[in-house]
Formats: sequence, structure tokens, C-alpha cells
Amino acid sequence: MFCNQCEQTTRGDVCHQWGACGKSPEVDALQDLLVHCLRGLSQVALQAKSLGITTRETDEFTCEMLFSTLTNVNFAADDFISFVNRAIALRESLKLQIQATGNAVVESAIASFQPASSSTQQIQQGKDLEFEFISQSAKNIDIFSLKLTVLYGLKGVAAYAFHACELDQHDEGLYIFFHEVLANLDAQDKTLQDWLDLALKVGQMNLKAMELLDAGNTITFGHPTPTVVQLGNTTGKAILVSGHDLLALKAILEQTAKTDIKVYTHGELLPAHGYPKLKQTYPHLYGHYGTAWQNQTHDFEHFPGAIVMTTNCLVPPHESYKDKVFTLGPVGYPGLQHTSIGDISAIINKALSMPGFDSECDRGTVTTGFARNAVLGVADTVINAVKQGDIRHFFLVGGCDGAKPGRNYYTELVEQIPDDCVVLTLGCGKFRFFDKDLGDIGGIPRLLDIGQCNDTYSAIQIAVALANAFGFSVNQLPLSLVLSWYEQKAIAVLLTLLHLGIQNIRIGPTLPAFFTPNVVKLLTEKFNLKLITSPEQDLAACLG
Ligand code: SF4
Ligand code: SF3
Repeated sequence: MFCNQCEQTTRGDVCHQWGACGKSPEVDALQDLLVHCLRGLSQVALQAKSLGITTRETDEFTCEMLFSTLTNVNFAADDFISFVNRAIALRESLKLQIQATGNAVVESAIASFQPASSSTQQIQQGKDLEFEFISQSAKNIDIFSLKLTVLYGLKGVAAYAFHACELDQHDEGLYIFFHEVLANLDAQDKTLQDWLDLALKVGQMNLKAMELLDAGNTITFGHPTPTVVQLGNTTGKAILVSGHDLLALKAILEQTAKTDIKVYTHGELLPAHGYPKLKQTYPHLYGHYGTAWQNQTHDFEHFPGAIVMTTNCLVPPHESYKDKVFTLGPVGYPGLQHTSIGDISAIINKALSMPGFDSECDRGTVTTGFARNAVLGVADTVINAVKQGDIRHFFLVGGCDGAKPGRNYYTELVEQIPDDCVVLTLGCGKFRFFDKDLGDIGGIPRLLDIGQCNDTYSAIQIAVALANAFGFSVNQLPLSLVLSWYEQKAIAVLLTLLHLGIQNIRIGPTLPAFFTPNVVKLLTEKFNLKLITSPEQDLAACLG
């Protein structure tokens, strides 16, 4: 196998025998086969679109399928075999619709590719395709590096676009972009600069996807407001919901409203508490349990109720708690029960059959909900505090958490940030410091949780509004971005920030393994992108 799409990749290089995330070589091969089939489907979808044929099902399917290949989403070979078959069925259906218009289908090897009939042969096909993709691309490793950046970034965009689709937010230009990138991923006539431009275009389209998702979230659930969240538990039956999917959480809350079950969030669903239409409508949304994804084997083991994974990051579950974990949407794992948000009775029954919490536990509180509307609502106070010198600097410390050593940097950095600075955060990286009491500056909390990783959109809006108020560019603001990355959504977000021309971003704990030294040099020269060093050194540099 060959997979280097995440930060956890073996020895910081590539997973070639077994995924450090738990992905098997067979699933890796089937994921590559799926991407190959999506590329053929995209070629046909583009022709269909040019003839005015509706391709919405294919558009949404493409997003969901790319999402299913993200790190820690789906580990089930059977799922990928059925995804491959569905990709081919959709492709053939579009071909028939094209022919019905009196046009001939523009065929190519990839658009007429046939997956083998047995799973063993499909796995071999996936391995062969992977080998071919690498062999062709290895002719120029810097181009290969940027091609992987484009593909991995696109997977991240697909995750956000999938959530936006669920909330009925669509953009035809975004779907065309997905298909164009996939259809032309093998292009041999592009220069290094072309691939860099395309990577930045992925960032631009990710901004669109995050904007759609922001619209979907705020229209459906209201604008987040600062909300105090319990970290402990109350007595009684319980369901724990993890991942990023607010709509799935809403469906679970709705269907448990008439039971005595309390619903807890986990991981990236912490910011759900800030959405008024969730918190106020469903008082049984009790609190938040556990921390970031990599600690879930401990958290899930001890949770006395049913657990639902709505998206990444699923860690291969221990046998001891497998029977209480359910998956939704693109998530899958052999032996875990997959269900749909339309009917969660299996989850409810599991929760009712389990003991639940037998006593209350007070673990304190945190506050979330400092998204763009809430922060910009007090923009005058913030601007005055900056003008009067009460706020010296802003730090955006956000992104992913992860299992590998070196991430204490983010905890230590936040601990050492001086008292006259404000820390904005988002993504699951916040769990390194989310429960620290950093106090406030004239009533403005020093630690502001903007939301999930996709709420980078909100962070960008805040930065742009502040920059406009001061008559600066975002790069001139007293703002430093210190990011942590793990999976492909973080790559999409990084590309968005680079597309916006943001300079001096610090990223860690390591640089992506798929960046060659020349690509790193290019990004350093153009954007002054830097690897984190030590909290002391980086703080000194940021505060200059
Ligand atoms: Fe390795 Fe990450 Fe790929 Fe998993 S997703 S196989 S850990 S590079
Ligand atoms: Fe975290 Fe998986 Fe990236 Fe949404 S939940 S930020 S790692």
C-alpha cells in the first residue's frame, strides 16, 4: 500500500504495510479503486452537465465518496466494494442519458473502466492502479507532491461540501470543480506552477464549501452564542455523539426527546452547544464528554451508553466496547452497526439496555459559541481594547489534535501566551487547552472557541472585519496563526489560508510528508509558511 495523506503516516514518511490509523492494505487499495472510478464518473458527469442533464445525485455522491476515503472515516472493505459498484452504476446511467440526447458519449480508458467481479480481484485492481499512479507521477516528484496536495485537499473540501449538501446548500461551480479536478488528475501537460495554482484553487473552493456549510448551519440552527457547557455528567441513560455532523445530532436529539436519555457531545461536536436551535430546543442535550478523537478508546470504554460516530475521527474500536458503537453516513467499520438518521431506534434501544450513569459528576464547564456573529457583535469593544493597548496580540491556535508526540507544544504555547493577548481557537486541537481558565481582558474572554475546523470560515470573517475596521490588511493585523494538522480537512483549510494570501502561518507538529523539499521551499518563499519550533521561540517571534 501507499498512503501518506495524514500526519500520522508511518515514520513520518508513508504507510506501506499497514496504516498507522488502522487502515488495512485491502481497504487502501479499494479506496484507490473508488477514487479511480470517481475520476471516470466525473468525466461523464462533465459531459452530462454540458448537455444540461441534471447530475445532482452524482455530485452529492462524489462528495460523500471522497469523504469516505478521509483518514479515520471508513475501514470497511465491503462498504468500498458497494461504493465502487454504485459509482459505475451512476456512470452508466449518465451515459444512457447522454445517448438519449442524441450525442455520443466521449469515452476514455478511465470512463469505460470496469471493476472486476470479485472482491479479491478488485483489491488487486486497486493495488495495480495505485502502482500505476505512483509510477507515472514519480517522473517529477515535485509535481507528484502538489498533485497529492490537490487530491488530499479536495478530499477535505468534499467533507465540508457533504455536510453543506445535507443542509441543502449547493453550489454548481463547486461541483463542476470537483469533477474537473478528478477528471484531469492524470494530466501530464501541467507545470509545477499549474499544480501550485490548482492547489490554491482548491483552497479557494474550500472557502466556498465552508461558506455554504456556515450558511447551512446558521440558517438551520441559528448563529452560535456564547454558551456554558457541562463537562461532567448527570445520572441516567445516555447517548454520546461524536464527529462533526450537526444534522445527525439534531436527528438524535429529536428522536430521543420523549425518552429519559441524556445526549452528550464528544470531540468536534462540542461547538454544537452554542447553536440556539439545538441547545434551547433540546434541554436533554446535557453536556460534553471526553476530549479529542485520539483519546476515544479510553472515553468510549468508560461511557455507559450508546455511542454514535457521525464522521471522522473513528479509531479502530476495542472488542470490549464495539457493541455499543454505531456509525452513520460515510463512516464504517467492520462489525459496527451502521444506521441512518431517519431511524435511530437501534441506538436508542442500546442506550436503554445499558446502565447509564449511576451518579452525577461535576468536571467543571467550558464556554463555546464565539463564532463570527458573537465576536463581531462586540467588535467595538475589541477594537477599543486594541487601540487602548489592552489587547496586544491575537493568536489563532487551531486545527486538529493527534496521537503522535510533539503536540504538547500547543498546550505550552497557550499557557505561555501573555495576559494581554487573546487566543482564538477551533477544531479538535483545542482539546489541548480548552478547559484552561485564561481569564478575560475588560470582559472579553482570553480564550474564544470559534467552533469546529470548518468554522475557519468564521475566523476568516472575524479577521477580515477587524482588518477593515483598522484599515489594515489581514497580514498587518496583530494576529499570528499557529495551526496543527492531522487529516485532509486541515490541508484544505491550509490551502484556503494560502489562497487568501495569509503569510507567516506556523504549522505543526510536522510538515506533511507529501510535501517535497522543493514544495516546502516554494511555500516558504511565497507565503513564509513555517514549521513550529518551540513555544518560547515562536512566541518571541510572533510578539516581535
Ligand atoms: Fe497512514 Fe494516515 Fe494513510 Fe492511515 S490515513 S494509512 S495513518 S497515511
Ligand atoms: Fe479533528 Fe479528526 Fe481534524 Fe475537525 S476530529 S479537526 S482531526
